[in-house]
Amino acid sequence: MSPTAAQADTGRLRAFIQSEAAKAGFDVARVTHPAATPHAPERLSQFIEQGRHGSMHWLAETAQRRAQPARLWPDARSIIMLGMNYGPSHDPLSVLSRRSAGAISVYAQNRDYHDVMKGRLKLVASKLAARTGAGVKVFVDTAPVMEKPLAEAAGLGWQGKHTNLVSRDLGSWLFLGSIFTTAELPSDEPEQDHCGSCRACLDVCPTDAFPAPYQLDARRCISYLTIENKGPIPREFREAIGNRIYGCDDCLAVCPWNKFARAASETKLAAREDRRAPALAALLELNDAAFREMFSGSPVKRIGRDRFLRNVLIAAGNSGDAGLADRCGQLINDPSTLVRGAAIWACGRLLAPEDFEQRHAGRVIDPEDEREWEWARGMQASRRTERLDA
Ligand code: B12
Ligand code: SF4
Ligand code: SF4
Repeated sequence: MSPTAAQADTGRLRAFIQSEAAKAGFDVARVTHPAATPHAPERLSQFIEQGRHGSMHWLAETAQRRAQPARLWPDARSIIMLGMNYGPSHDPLSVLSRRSAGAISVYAQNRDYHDVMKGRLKLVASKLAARTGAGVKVFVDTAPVMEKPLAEAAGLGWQGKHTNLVSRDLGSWLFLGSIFTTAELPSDEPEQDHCGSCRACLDVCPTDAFPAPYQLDARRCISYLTIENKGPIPREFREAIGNRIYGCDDCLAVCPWNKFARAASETKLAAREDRRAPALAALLELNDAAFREMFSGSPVKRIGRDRFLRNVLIAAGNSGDAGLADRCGQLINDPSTLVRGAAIWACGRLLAPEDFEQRHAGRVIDPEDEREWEWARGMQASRRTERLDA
């Protein structure tokens, strides 16, 4: 084939991929190659050496393959990175001032994006395979792939100072997925950094999770603390979590590039009305079966009832809503240590010292809960001192 004919062929293939991606509901699809992220191995290993992955041991265990796509699939020649917009149609931060309601992050206000995207990626990949005869594999956080640096290399956007990918066309609200293929496709141009002197995302973070621009300490991030972390939420972060009961959107939502964002057109990803500000009182009543039913098909289901109730109780403790104290008090007897611990803390926050004393003095304490009782009593003691000082 002459060089011009080859170019025309490549152009047609690129147009074909983009058209199939758009038909499958993707908002953007661009190409890069397995060696396009040379800084990733060093940056990932620094992140892990500093312990910033917390209890996400799978990040450390898979680090070599994760940072080097060629190790994941040596035959891959090209990587198509695809993005799906999940922009909210409302201000995602307005719920934060409604203290008796819970804030579920936008990405979890409807169906699990893994389920929605995987089938669509397979559709595009199978069309590519049928047309070219090339091998294909699809991933949406289903294998060790560093999706953000690859997406930046493909030109979908750039990794902002909050470390997530920001698109000039869609702002912060973009899920990522990839198709690895043995086909040799010409790479698109990477995107440049457009953060400039802005630091809105760094300054808004309630738990100070950015040790430096472009770096996150996951152990301090509310998304990690409420979703990935399986144990009690460390005490130092409990107040700052406010009413965020699943993930956090603050750093994404304040990005000025969201002026170009638009609401998700994929209805399975569009935020559901009833997930925007669910009443804490109702969530505190959930038993295992009711939790599963309520969050069937949602990413929230992944953390299970006990971890979810732990989060809801922290929000209840921060609500200032004394009407929640009775239910929190009942949950002090829950079979789950995680739930009991958060319930003790919530009662310590919600009840006035005399009520706390009256309800809980003389209680036989489960040794597993001792530390939480100590903290609750400490809170109560400092309240009494505050009163005396006032
Ligand atoms: C682990 C993980 C988390 C962890 C850790 C997040 C993190 N930033 O590492 C936790 C649980 C905290 C998390 C939270 C969230 N996550 Co998450 N998460 C992932 C996952 C599985 C891996 C990310 C990873 O590799 N981290 C390791 C670190 C080292 O990599 P990195 O963030 O790319 O780090 C780069 C920078 O630090 C940079 N860097 C370091 N030093 C320097 C210095 C300079 C000068 C520069 C320029 C750069 C630089 O280089 C590193 C390598 O590129 C990806 C899916 C995937 N397979 O990629 C989803 C993913 C990143 N998450 C996603 C989402 C939506 C979220 C949340 C918004 C969810 C929520 N609302 O609660 C939050 C956002 C929090 C935040 N500010 O990052 C989306 C992001 C989409 C996008 N547009 O970017 C992804 C891609 C999932 C998906 N398929 O769509 N997540
Ligand atoms: S998601 Fe929330 S807690 Fe995590 S880095 Fe962003 S603002 Fe901070
Ligand atoms: S808020 Fe500002 S610094 Fe943060 S990602 Fe957006 S443009 Fe960059």
